[in-house]
Amino acid sequence: MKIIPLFLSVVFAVAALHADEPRKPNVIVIMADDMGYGDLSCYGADDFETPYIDQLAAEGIRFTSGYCSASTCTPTRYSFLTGTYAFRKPGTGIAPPSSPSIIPAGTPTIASMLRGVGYKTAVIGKWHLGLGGEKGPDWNGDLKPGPLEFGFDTCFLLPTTNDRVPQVYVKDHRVLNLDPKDPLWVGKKKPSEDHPTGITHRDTLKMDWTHGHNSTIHNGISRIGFYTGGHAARFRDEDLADKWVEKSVEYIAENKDQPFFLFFASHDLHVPRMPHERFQGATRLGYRADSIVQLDWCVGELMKAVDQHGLAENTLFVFCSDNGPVMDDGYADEALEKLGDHRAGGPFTGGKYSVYEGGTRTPFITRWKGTIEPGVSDEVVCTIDLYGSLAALTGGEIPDEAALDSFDVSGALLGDSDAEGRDELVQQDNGSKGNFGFRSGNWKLQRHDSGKARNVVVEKLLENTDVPKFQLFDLSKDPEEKNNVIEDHPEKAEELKARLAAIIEAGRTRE
Ligand code: NG6
Ligand code: CA
Repeated sequence: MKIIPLFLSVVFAVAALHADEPRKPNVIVIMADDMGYGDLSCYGADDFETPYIDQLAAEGIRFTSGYCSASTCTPTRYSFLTGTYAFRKPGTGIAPPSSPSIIPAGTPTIASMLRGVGYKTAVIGKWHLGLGGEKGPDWNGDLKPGPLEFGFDTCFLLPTTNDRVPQVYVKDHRVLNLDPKDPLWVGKKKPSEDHPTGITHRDTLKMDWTHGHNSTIHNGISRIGFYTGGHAARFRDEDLADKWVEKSVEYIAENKDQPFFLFFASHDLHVPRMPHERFQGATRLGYRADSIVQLDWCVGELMKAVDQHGLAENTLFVFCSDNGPVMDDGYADEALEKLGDHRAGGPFTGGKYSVYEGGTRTPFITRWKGTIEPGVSDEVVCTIDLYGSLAALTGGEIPDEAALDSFDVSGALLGDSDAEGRDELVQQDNGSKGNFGFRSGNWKLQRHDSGKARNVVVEKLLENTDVPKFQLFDLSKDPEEKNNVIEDHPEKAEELKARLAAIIEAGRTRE
């Protein structure tokens, strides 16, 4: 009898020692764009298959309460990189084509933290956080500040989002393949009377627009904003995914001998949905789901590259999304018409632009072969916590004035059975109208200062819905947020209202 406790205490001592030791796996964060909770077969989609992402989930942890912090792209990405809620910083809403860098040079980020503990760091894919100083991007010169000024060693970017101009890659500080004899001009105003646009040349488009997106035409698709020049630098929408996989596979090979952090920021399934020809028609649901299948292929290629170099047991994959689903986001790509029974938000109400659960509760998967015990977790984790969690895991440092809302949920991310995720989380929309979701345990408070909620019903054209300024839901009984119980629980509602206001007021939640 005496031997057993002694033996156990040795085991625990070793385990404790192990837990405190920094671990430095390679980290690959794959962020999908506009992917809803129900958009993968491992999350219940049954109209098409996503075998690679399903494999990632089967070999790792599939979270049922995994979140991004906002229901649009720019604020989620801002919070993921900086660890601070985007609503704290005005100007973090959806970035226009010529936005200056929203993140100032020298800002501590998840990338600078990892670099500080010896990681090589890269971002490959969609950026959409602005580039350049106050005057905006100098497209023909150095695009500074950008990711290289706050923690990334290298980047290979689509500068904005692909429904915005320009369609060029940015490699480190420069537009790639730019011919100085054909300078790139990007602006808000039509550059000349005869400049073809989605309005004047609508009949030539290969995919029509439905709202906005009717300015400069490139590759048969009209966009938000105008540009001229830079022809040698322009890419085809159909080739984006392949190019980013190619660059990522190269990056993994080049950095296989030391820890690396790769932020793979996919553009799938954002509009314009224009997957490579080999994926067009891959599903019966049109280009929206075809883009999901394309992303699944990308994930498979990254997994294969990691396997090829024998890195699977030394690589933490995180799969997540930047916001929930939307159908018609500006182009006539038949997302709605071909939707059938597919529920992009899974069981949840609302999608992109919304603080209903569907706006931010999205697929979230972690895999680290040999370390993570495969399973399903109901713990609350959020993209904003990757900064704090990876710092805890790797021994990285967070300056006191940085990552103001990022928590260490590394135990939950790695599936430790006694580890807990967050007990509360603020969800925001694009940040402009005072719309918040506040999850506290299984309670969910919604606050809509304007009395309007956007994209509540995903399976329809985008619209605003009148809602009470405050609503309270019990997610344990009502994950769909259909039954507002604020009248039955006035004290709980007051408590959560006050707590949300205090979080906003305090300027930080990390102690
Ligand atoms: C909206 C665009 C939408 C999309 C979104 C940003 C219009 C009418 N709508 O303003 O198409 O670009 O911004 O999406 O222009 S996000 O996922 O990058 O946040
Ligand atoms: Ca998005």
